[in-house]
Amino acid sequence: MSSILFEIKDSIGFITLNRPDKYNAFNREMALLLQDKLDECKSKEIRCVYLTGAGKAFSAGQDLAEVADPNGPKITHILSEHYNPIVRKIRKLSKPVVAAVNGVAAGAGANIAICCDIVVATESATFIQAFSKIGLIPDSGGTFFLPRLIGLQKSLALTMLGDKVTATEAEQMGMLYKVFADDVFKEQSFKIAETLSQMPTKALHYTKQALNQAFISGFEEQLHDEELLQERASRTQDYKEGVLAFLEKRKPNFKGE
Ligand code: T3D
Repeated sequence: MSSILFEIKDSIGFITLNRPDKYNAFNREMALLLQDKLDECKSKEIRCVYLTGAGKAFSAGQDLAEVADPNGPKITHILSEHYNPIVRKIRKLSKPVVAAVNGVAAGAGANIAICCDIVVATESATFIQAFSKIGLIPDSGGTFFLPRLIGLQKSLALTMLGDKVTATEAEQMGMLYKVFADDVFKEQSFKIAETLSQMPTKALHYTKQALNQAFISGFEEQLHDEELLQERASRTQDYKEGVLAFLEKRKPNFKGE
């Protein structure tokens, strides 16, 4: 059985981290396969990506048995070849990536989840910045995204103490978008992906670009980029369709073009 499951259905790329016995901990094979699947999601037929975990966990982060193995990958390679490319690919993908956090998300697993565009979690999921517990610092973009999402003080506390937070606490802190009750989580999280897959894909891409840049650019630069990106959005077929559908009082039929 592959450590990553991948399926394309109704314009959605479904990626499932699939090492359930190991709580979907990342080994080299799974990290590289995830990168391949994220690359496959560049295909035009995919308009939204849905990332989740098989079994009880979203992901427990780095497979600690692999790092303890003297023949296993070295830590510098783990970051530069495994996690950083994953985070870059998610942030740069020209379509929304939904993280559907179905269970515990720890270490790199937590930070890969929170770097996604829309993060939703099942009520019983938990988030742990587990790094300090084993003598490491947060990685996989965690030191970039976490303080921007929840602020410096809470980021320092969570990463230093390694405390486990519930999905509801994480939502209240601003770490994620929504929490769904366990019995409706799958249905509700699919619904978000389904909605996104029928929206004006290019406008969503430009929105992602603009908001990505907002993390690092100043006010004037941001206004300038809005001008450029809005002009690009206004040249899409979906913009024409959106305006026409409004005037004709009907539901728009966006094609992602
Ligand atoms: O050198 C580097 O490490 C560089 C990379 C850094 C990136 C990182 O992600 S560092 C952080 C690594 N992750 C962790 O430290 C988390 C370790 N896991 C846990 O703390 C706990 O397992 C959880 C809090 C995630 C879940 O706890 P619990 O009690 O619900 O489950 P469990 O019994 O501990 O785990 C279930 C199984 O998954 C178990 O297998 P077994 O004993 O039933 O055969 C456990 O060994 C396995 N598992 C969980 N996490 C990992 C793991 N196996 C390998 N690596 C793991 N990270």
